[in-house]
Amino acid sequence: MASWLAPAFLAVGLVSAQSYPNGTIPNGTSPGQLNDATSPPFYPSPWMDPSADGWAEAYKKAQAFVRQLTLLEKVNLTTGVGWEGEACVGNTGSIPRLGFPGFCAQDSPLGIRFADYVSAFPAGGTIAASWDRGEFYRRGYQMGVEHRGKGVDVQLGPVVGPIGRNPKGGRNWEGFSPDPVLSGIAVAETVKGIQDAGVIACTKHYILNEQEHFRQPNNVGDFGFVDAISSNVDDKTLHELYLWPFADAVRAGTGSIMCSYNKANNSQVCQNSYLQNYILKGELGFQGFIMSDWDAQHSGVASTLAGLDMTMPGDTDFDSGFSFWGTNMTLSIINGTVPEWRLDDAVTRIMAAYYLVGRDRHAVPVNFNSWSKDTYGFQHAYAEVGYGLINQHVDVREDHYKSIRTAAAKSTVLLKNNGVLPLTGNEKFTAVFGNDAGEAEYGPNGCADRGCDNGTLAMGWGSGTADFPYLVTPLEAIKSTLNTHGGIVSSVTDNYAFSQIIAQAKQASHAIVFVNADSGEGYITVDGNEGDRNNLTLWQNGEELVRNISGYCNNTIVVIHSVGPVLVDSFSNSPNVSAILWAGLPGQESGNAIADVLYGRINPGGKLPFTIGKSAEEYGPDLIYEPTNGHESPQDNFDEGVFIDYRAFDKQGITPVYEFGFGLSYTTFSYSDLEIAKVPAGAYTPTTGLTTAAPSLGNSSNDPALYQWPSNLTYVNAYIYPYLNSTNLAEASHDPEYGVDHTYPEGATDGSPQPRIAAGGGPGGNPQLWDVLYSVSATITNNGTIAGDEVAQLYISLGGPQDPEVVLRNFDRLSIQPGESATFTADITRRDLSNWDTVSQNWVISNYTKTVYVGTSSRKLPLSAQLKL
Ligand SMILES: *[C@@H]1O[C@H](CO)[C@@H](O)[C@H](O)[C@H]1NC(C)=O
Ligand SMILES: *[C@@H]1O[C@H](CO)[C@@H](O)[C@H](O)[C@H]1NC(C)=O
Ligand SMILES: *[C@@H]1O[C@H](CO)[C@@H](O)[C@H](O)[C@H]1NC(C)=O
Ligand SMILES: *[C@@H]1O[C@H](CO)[C@@H](O)[C@H](O)[C@H]1NC(C)=O
Ligand SMILES: *[C@@H]1O[C@H](CO)[C@@H](O)[C@H](O)[C@H]1NC(C)=O
Ligand SMILES: *[C@@H]1O[C@H](CO)[C@@H](O)[C@H](O)[C@H]1NC(C)=O
Ligand SMILES: *[C@@H]1O[C@H](CO)[C@@H](O)[C@H](O)[C@H]1NC(C)=O
Ligand SMILES: *[C@@H]1O[C@H](CO)[C@@H](O)[C@H](O)[C@H]1NC(C)=O
Ligand SMILES: *[C@@H]1O[C@H](CO)[C@@H](O)[C@H](O)[C@H]1NC(C)=O
Ligand SMILES: CC(=O)N[C@H]1CO[C@H](CO)[C@@H](O)[C@@H]1O
Ligand SMILES: CC(=O)N[C@H]1CO[C@H](CO)[C@@H](O)[C@@H]1O
Repeated sequence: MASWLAPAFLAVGLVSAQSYPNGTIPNGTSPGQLNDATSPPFYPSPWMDPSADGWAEAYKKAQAFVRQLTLLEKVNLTTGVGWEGEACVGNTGSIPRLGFPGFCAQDSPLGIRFADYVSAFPAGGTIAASWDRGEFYRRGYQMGVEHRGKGVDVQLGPVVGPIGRNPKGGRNWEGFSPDPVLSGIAVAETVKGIQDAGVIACTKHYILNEQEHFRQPNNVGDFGFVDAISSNVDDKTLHELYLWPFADAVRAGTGSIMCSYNKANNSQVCQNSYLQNYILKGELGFQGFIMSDWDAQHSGVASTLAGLDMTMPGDTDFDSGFSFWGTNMTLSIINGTVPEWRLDDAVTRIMAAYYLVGRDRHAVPVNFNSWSKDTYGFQHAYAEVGYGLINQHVDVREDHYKSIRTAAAKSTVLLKNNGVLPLTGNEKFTAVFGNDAGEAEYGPNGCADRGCDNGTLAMGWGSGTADFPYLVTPLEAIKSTLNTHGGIVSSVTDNYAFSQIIAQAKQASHAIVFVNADSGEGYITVDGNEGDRNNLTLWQNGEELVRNISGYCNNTIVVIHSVGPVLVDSFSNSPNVSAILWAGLPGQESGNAIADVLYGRINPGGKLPFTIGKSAEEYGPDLIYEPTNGHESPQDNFDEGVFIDYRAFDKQGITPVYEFGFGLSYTTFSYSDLEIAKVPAGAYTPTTGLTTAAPSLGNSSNDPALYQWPSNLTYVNAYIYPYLNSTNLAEASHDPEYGVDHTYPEGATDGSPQPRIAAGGGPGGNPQLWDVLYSVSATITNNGTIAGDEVAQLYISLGGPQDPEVVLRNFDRLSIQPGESATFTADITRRDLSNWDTVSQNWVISNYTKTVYVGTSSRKLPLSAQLKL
C-alpha cells in the first residue's frame, strides 16, 4: 500500500465527528483564513432524480437495463480493467451475458489521442477566442463524430478546470478562458455538439485543478514524498467563479464529469463528499456519472459513499493488479458497508448517460488501439495477451479540415495593425522568420504527446492532444500564397542564426516573425517546464528574435502561437513592429488559417479570451513550485477570491497591454442605441420538499460462494475483475485493513427521501436562475469599407464593494457588411445579476446599483445604462 493512502483515506471524513467539527467552508474574506481549510461531510450521496429535465426517458431505459444485472455485472461497469488492459485509455469491464461490450473512454478535448486518421482541432483556449457559439458547437459535434466512428463511448473533454487562475498553469490551453461566462457558454455548446453526435462528453477536471506541480501525491525529486496540493477556496468564490462553467455543462446535459487529482479544502476531490454529493449531485442536480481522473481515486468505500461512480483506469496504481473497486466493490456490497442502492445508482447514472446520447443506436465496436499503431498486436497490451487485429485504421475525418481552418482563422486575434495588414500578396520581398514558422525535424508528431517545442506550435503537450494527420506550417502556406504569382519569399527558421536573420531582415520589405510559448501536462518536462510554465516570456529566444528583426525591418509583423498570455511589451510599442497577431494553438490547418488572415481572405474578428499584461506578477498569486508544507499537502489558498485575470487588473487599477475581450478587425465598428427592457418574471423561490427514496434495483445475495472466480476464465495479468478469490472475505480483499476500524460517515447508507437543496432543483441549479429579467439591444454599425465580424460584449457591474468592476455576462459575434448595421440582442438572467450568499446558501440579487455595459472589449464599453430593479 502506498504511503499516502492512510492520510488521504482520513481526509474524506470517515471519522467525520473528529475531522470536521466546524462544518463550513470558510469565506476567505481575509488573507490567511483559508489555510488548512476543511471540507464538511455530506451524506448520503444523492441518487438520480427520475423526473430531471431532459433525463426522464434515459433514466427509464437505464433502470430497466440495470434491473437485469447481477452484482458482478454492475461492479464491472463501474470499474476500469486496468492501465493498458484494453484498447482505449480507459475501459470498464463488459457484460458478456448480454453482449454488452463495456465502456471505452478516450482522450482528448481537441480530438482523439493515440489514433490514426483523425483530425487535430484547435485547442479549447483557442476556439474560445472566436467567441462564436456556432464554432463551439460545430467543433464539439465534429469531434463527437470522430470519436463515434472509432468506437469511443466517452470523449474525455471538454475542459473548464483548470479555468486559468494563473496564466502559467500548464493545462489552461485545454480549457477555454479564465472568465466563467465565456467558459460556460463554450463548454455548454461543446457538450451539446459532442453528445448530439452520439458520444458522452466528460467535462473535466472537477474542480480547482489549477496547476500541475503537486497535483498528485508523489515523490518529488530531492523533496521526497509530497502529498497532493490542496486548493483552498471559500464558498462565494467557488460558486461565482470555479463552479460556474460546470453548472453550465450540467445544464447542457454533460453525461459525465471527471473528478480531479488535487485536494480541495484538504480533502481529495474524488472522495470529497461536500463537492461531489452536496455541490455537484445535490445543488447542481448532476444526473450523469462522476469518473475519476487516472489514479485520482485513493479509497474504496469512502469514494463510493462520497459519490464517485466510475474509477479509471481501475487499478490502485497503474498495473498494480489491484483495485479500490472491482473485487473490493463486490466485497463492500456483500459485507453491507455500501448499500446496494449506491452501486445501483452509479450504474444507472452510467447507463442513463449512455441512453441520453443514443449510444444504443450509435455505438460501433472499438476499431483502434491506443498502445500501438500496428495493424496486428495484443488486445491486452500490458499483459501481452490476445494477439490479433487491433487497428482497422478507420478514417473518421470526413471534411472536418474545412471547418478547422475556418475556426482557426476566426479565432485569430489582431492585436496591433498600423495599416500594413491585410497584405496584398504583391509585397516586394517577404521574409519569414522563426522556428515557429516551419516544420519540426521529426514531423509534427515527432515527440510523444507533443512533448517538445520543435517547429510550429499548434497544440500544447500531454494527454490533451491528438496526432496530427498533417500540419500545414505558416511558411508553407505563405509560400503557396505568394508562389501563385512568383512573389519573393525567403526564410530562416533557426532562431539563433543571427547573421542570416539580420541579412534577410535588411532586405525584406515585410518580415513575418513567428514566436511561441508552450506548456502542458506535468508528466512531461520541456525545457525545464514541468507542465506549468516557469515564466510568461516567449520561448526559444523569441523576444530577441523580434528585436533583431524589427531593428532592421520597419514592417515587422509578429505572429504568436501560445498556450495563453505572453509578455509582448518589449516590442508592442515599437514603430517597426507594424502588426501583432495572436493565433493560439490552431490545430492541423495552422498555416492556412494564419495566411487567410494575413492576406485578407478572412477578416479577423477574434477577441482575447484572457488579459495580456506586462508582468507575471500582475496576474496575482503565483503557482506553487516547491513544497511549502514538508511532506504534507501544499496549501494553495485562493485568497484573491473571484479576482483573476481582468477582474484582478481592474481591481488593482493596472492598465494591461491588451485587455480581455480586445481584438481588432480590418474594418471598424461603432456602437449606438442601447435599449434595456424589463421582462416580467416571478419571484425567486428556493427549492423545497423531499427527493424520492433511493430506488432499489437489485437484492443481491451476500453469499460469497456466488461471486468466486469462474474456473473457466483465463486470468489476464494485472487485469481488474469483480470476482473474489476466496470465500474468506478478508483474504479475498487482499487488504490488511479489511474490516478494521470503520466508522462510516453518519447518514451515508440512508436511502430515505432527503431534503432538496434550495439553490438546486434542476440540472445546473434552481431553474429560476435562468429566468430572463431584462432584454438588451444595441446597434452595431460597420463604418469601414469591408465586411467584418464584431463580437459585441455585455458586461455588468453588480455594484457591491466586493464585486469586480465589471463581469462579462453575454456576447454575440455578428457579421456585418460595410455601411450596414446589425442589432445585438442579449438576455440578462437572474443568475447574471446574482451573488452567492453564504448565509442563505443561495443566489441573491443585492440592493447595489447595477449597471449594464455594451462594447467591444472589457475596457472599451461605449454604451451603458443603470438597471431599474
Ligand atoms: C461567512 O460569511 C457569513 C456572512 O458574511 C458570516 O455570517 C459567517 O460567519 C462567515 N463564516 C466564516 C467561517 O467566516
Ligand atoms: C467482467 O468484465 C470482464 C472484462 O470485460 C469479463 O471478462 C467478465 O466476463 C465480466 N464479468 C461478468 C460477470 O460479466
Ligand atoms: C482492495 O483495496 C485495498 C485498498 O483499500 C487494496 O490494498 C487491495 O489490494 C484491494 N484488493 C483487491 C483484491 O484489489
Ligand atoms: C522562460 O521559459 C522559456 C522556456 O523554458 C525560456 O526559453 C526562457 O528563457 C525563459 N525566460 C526567462 C526570462 O527566463
Ligand atoms: C521603411 O523603410 C523604408 C526603407 O528604408 C522606407 O522607404 C519606408 O518609408 C519606411 N516605412 C516606414 C513606415 O517607416
Ligand atoms: C467608426 O466608429 C468608431 C467608433 O465610433 C470611430 O472611432 C471611427 O473613427 C469610425 N470610423 C470611421 C471610418 O468613421
Ligand atoms: C463459464 O462457465 C459459466 C457457468 O457454467 C458459463 O455461463 C460461461 O458462459 C462460461 N464462460 C466461458 C468464457 O466459457
Ligand atoms: C486471483 O487469483 C488468480 C488465480 O489464482 C491470481 O492469478 C490473481 O493474482 C488473484 N487476484 C487477486 C486480485 O487476488
Ligand atoms: C467491507 O469491504 C470493504 C472492501 O473490501 C472493506 O474495505 C471494508 O473494510 C469491509 N467492511 C467490513 C465491515 O468488513
Ligand atoms: C470557527 C470555529 O468554530 N472554529 C472551531 C473549529 O473547530 C475547532 C476544533 O473543535 C475549534 O477549536 C475552533 O474554535
Ligand atoms: C531544433 C529544436 O528546437 N530541437 C529541439 C526539439 O525538442 C527537443 C526536446 O525538447 C530539444 O532538446 C531540441 O533542442
